[in-house]
Formats: sequence, C-alpha cells, structure tokens
Amino acid sequence: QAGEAVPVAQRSSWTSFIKSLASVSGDLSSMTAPPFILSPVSLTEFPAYWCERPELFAAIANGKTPEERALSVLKWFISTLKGQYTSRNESMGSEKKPLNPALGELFYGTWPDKNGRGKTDLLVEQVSHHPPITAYVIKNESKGLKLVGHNAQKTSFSAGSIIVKQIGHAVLTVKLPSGSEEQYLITLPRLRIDGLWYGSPYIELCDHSYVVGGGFVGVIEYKGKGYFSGKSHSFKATLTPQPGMGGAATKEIVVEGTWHTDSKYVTGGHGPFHDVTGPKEEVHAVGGEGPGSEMGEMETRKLWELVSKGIREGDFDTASKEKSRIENEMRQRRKDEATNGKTYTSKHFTQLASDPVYESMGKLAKIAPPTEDAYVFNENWPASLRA
Ligand code: CLR
Repeated sequence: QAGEAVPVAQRSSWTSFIKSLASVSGDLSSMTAPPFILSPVSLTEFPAYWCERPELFAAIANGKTPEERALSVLKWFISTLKGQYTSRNESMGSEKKPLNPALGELFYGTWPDKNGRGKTDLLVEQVSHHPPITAYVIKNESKGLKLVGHNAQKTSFSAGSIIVKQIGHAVLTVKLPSGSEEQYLITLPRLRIDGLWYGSPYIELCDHSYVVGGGFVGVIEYKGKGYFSGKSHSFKATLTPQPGMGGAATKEIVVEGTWHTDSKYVTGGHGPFHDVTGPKEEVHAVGGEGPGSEMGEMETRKLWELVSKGIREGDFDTASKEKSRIENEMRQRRKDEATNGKTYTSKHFTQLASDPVYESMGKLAKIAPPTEDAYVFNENWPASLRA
C-alpha cells in the first residue's frame, strides 16, 4: 500500500511530495519534505564515511608492491560503501533527507591513533550552496595518506525511483617511503533511491565506478536484485595492471560479492577479499575555534544544533522555525556581500576548473567527462587538528 511506512497524518503530504519529485529535476536539496523523512544530520558529515574503518585506510601504506597497494586501496574503497549507502537505514530505519548545508558550513573530526594505525583527521567545507557542493580532506599524516575530494549530485526521477548522478571525485595520494608519490583517482557510483512509494526509501548502486592509480585500473560494477548474483548490493570489481606493470601483477584480479557484507576472489587470488560485517568507528567531531577547540557558529553541529534536536525529539515546529532562521541569516549574508561588492571565498579550498590527476588517470580508463573541477586543499588545518 502507498505510504505504508508513513505516519498516517503525513501520508497525503508524502504522496504529494513524491508526485512533485517528477517535476523537480536537478536539485532536491531545497524541496520541502514531510517531517518523518527528515534526518537531523547535515551532508557535511557524510565525508566521514570514507574513514569509518581507519585501519583499512592506514593499511594502504603497508603495501610493499604497487599491486599490494592497489588492492588495499580497492579493499578500503569497497569497505566504505556500506556506511555511505546503508547507514541511515540502519540508524534511522530508512534513507532520509539530510540537512542541506549552508555555504561555508564546516565540519572537523578525527579518529584517534590506535594499534599503530596513526591519527586520521577530517576537514569538510560546503564550498557552494547553489548547486550544493561539499569539499573534504582526510589525512593520516604518519602513514603519508591524503584523500581530497568533492561531491555534488544531479537528481532525476524515473519509474518511481530517484536517480542520483554523483558529480565530483576524490584523489588519494600515497607518499611512499622512497619519497615518491602514488595517486589514485576515485569516481563515485550512480544511485537509485527505491521504496519511495511505501515511504521507506533505500539506496541501490548502479552502473560502475573507478579506482585508477599506481599502474592499475580498477572498475567496480554494481548490480541490484535480479542481476548477476540475484542479491541486492552485488558488485564485481576488476583490477587490471597497465602495460608495463611487470612482476607478479600481470593478470587481472576479479573479486565478487555484496558490498554491505563481504566478497571473495574469483580470479588472481583465493579466499576472502573484503568483510564489513564487523563494527565501524564513527568520527569524533572536533571544534575548530578558540583555545578550547570550541565549535564556531558555522560548524555543522553548532549551526544546526536546534534543528537537529527538534527533528530528533519530534518537535518539528522548533526545527522548521530554526531552519528558516538559519536560511534567512544566510540569505542576508549573501545580500550584504553583494552590496559590499564581495563574494564568499572558501576558507580551506581553492577551486580549479580542471584536475590534472583526474585527466591523466581518467584517460587510462576512458572515464567521461574528460575533466572535472578540483578543490585544492589550502593545508590550513585548525589548531585542534594540527596538534
Ligand atoms: C552524498 C555523498 C556521500 C554518499 C551519499 C549518500 C546518500 C546520498 C547523498 C550522498 C546525497 C544526498 C542524497 C543521499 C540519499 C538521499 C539524499 C541523494 C551521495 C537526497 C537528497 C534526499 C532524497 C529525499 C528522499 C529520501 C525522500 O559520500
């Protein structure tokens, strides 16, 4: 039945919301949705999903050969998918509509050093509001690992589902003990949001995405129920050495499984590949201001504090009043900037119209489009994370 999972009082607003989806394509972020589907979490917190298994990220640095490293990059990447795409279902019962970040919104966090894996830090900034673009960096200094990326989404509606094309990419830089560097380009899968009719949305991944670098091209193909294994969240990843990558790495490696549980080698290895059935580690949010690392007014958990509290406690009046207050304040800031002949400038990133790493790595796998914007991190960590 339509709206089965929707509180009775919100069913008619839910049906009109899903009907209106068909007409608004592009950017869903500013659409008003019924309260039951609202998440108290801002999209600026999502880049933390890249590192909820910090030991797998750190392990990339332990790879002794290019092949070992390419495999550990692929394994870490696949191990992030469960958090990225199913964690709202686990924590809140279904996919939800995240808070739409304000321009200049900031989120800082860290995963402490444990078992020699080193400390890993996260810095996120909302670098555009129309369209929404989130830029981030994740760094494990002691292991010589740095991930820099940005995300945007283009949405459309097809056969009752929301289709989300992800725009943006990430570049992972691995500093080798020899002093040289390896760089990997990571592109992002397309999503389909199903279950809308019943009011219990969930994500399935489609098409494919790439992990290219270190002399290897990795392609991950995504399939849902009814395709190659018959199971939801299925994938098949192929890692192919580039010509000239000698040694043992002369054949392609294939792994298959479901990204929210585990996978196995099919070719080029034996036994288990990734396994995310064990626990993950959420990021520790850190304030970026003042001597006691207080949170500044543009820091996610401070900015949205009352909105989030309202949503969590079912006080939607307060939530929506607070949300309007923030949005009006932001509009006023943009107006003031315009009257002073200014525009917002990012605190942590510099935008470039093309990305040389994307271009060179993308060429190897014939990735389209041929280039994308880059958001270069200015290396200005807040004092609380520099320590
Ligand atoms: C953001 C970047 C992360 C991965 C990720 C996971 C879930 C996606 C989110 C991204 C973008 C916004 C998103 C969300 C799922 C639902 C939400 C597409 C890609 C949309 C805007 C909300 C739709 C509203 C329905 C749930 C009713 O690395």
